[in-house]
Amino acid sequence: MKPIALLTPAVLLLLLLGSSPAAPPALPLPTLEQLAWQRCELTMFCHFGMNTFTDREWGLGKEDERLFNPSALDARQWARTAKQAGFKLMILTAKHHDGFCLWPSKFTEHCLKNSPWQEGRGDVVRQFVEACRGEGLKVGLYLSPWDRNNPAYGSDAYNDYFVAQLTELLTNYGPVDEMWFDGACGEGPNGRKQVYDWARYYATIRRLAPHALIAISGPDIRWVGNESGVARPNESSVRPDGKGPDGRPRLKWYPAECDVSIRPGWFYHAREDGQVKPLSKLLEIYFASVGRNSVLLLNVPPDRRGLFSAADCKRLREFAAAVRGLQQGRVKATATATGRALAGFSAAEAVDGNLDTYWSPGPDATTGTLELDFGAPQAFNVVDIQEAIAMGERVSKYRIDVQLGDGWRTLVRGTVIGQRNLYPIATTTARRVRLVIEEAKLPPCIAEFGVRLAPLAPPPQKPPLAAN
Ligand code: FUL
Repeated sequence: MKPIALLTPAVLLLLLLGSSPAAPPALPLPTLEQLAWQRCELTMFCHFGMNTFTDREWGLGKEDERLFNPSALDARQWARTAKQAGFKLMILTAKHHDGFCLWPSKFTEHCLKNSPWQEGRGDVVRQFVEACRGEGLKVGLYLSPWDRNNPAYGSDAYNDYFVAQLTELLTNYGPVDEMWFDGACGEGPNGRKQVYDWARYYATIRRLAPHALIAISGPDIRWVGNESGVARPNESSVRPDGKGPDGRPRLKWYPAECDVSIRPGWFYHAREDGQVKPLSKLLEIYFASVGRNSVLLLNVPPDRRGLFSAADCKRLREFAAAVRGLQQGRVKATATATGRALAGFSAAEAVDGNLDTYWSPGPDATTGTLELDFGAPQAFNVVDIQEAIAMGERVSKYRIDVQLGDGWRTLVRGTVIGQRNLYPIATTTARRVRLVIEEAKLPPCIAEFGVRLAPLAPPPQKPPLAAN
């Protein structure tokens, strides 16, 4: 048994040089930070700021600082709620497009220093990071490059301002696990479009927060391309990355994040209290994001009190119960497989509930079958499969079959597996299922394979059973 969490770059090098019995990694690979982030699965966004008090989605930047005045702000309530709902990381909008800062910045007056909240001595970012750490959550910060308040916006001097703010945040509030930048860009008071000095921003982050992942307008985490929380079927973390010095296309590890709000807007609006997404929608999103090799970033906006609203908390509790039901609904199985697995990489490793171990059919096999036997017919409505992504994405074509009567029927077909593929299927009762790997770049490494009976699951999206 080889725990892949121990695959430090040095061990990876040994593997590459062939001095370990495991199959070589399929490049590119995730960094340890990307791997830990992908395993989070559920992350939470908190859009909170001036817009919460002006009832807008995009502020103009001219808002009076005195409007910011939450009556009962408690970031511990946000963190506790997130933790109880199974979320592992939380991102706060430290500054949105209006430029208002939720910490007492030395570099602008447009921040909570000039608000009546806690007589101008409060610090939401501080409360937020401490609350997250208190609950064992990772910490993320959203810092909008687009700034409709700063007079230097539209000139080089704005880049100095932005770097000064990044430095302030990463020095006084670290360690930060994720920095989130969207790409919005406008014109400054001088009528010029701002040219962002991304290279300088990234260098500042790497220097001050070497373990922070830079998301969206950044090199480490990719925007999935919509704000509905939906990834593509067969979403891959391996993406083109220009050309190498030899002119050949390069690839990089660039996993997808699916952002979506629990309400129609990103910020809290009382008029949307009746429009919190129903549980069925949240589950659909969960399967279309976490279940498609992506991380879900679900926005829950604190209200004018500075608390998550009762309606949002209730929905999160229901969501958490449904996800827990899915997790607990795993059907116990014994596994057997084709191929000549090396010691420590047998079929049993794919049903041990441990993502750090995996089944691999042998050093030369790029196809293989992993069969599960439940001992007796069992009902299930979800198929769940996870690759050992520390070894790279390896499988490129697979199917999952169920044994019905004398024959095998195909339940689902896929290409990339990656961190996790979840398929809702029509409730099926059978004693055996199998994962058939039809093509792989290198010997497959399957961390987990199983079926579940979830009390609540979205309607099946796949074509019905087909003979194979
Ligand atoms: C977008 C912003 O313009 C929205 O206001 C929101 O913050 C969303 C997450 O990113 O680009």
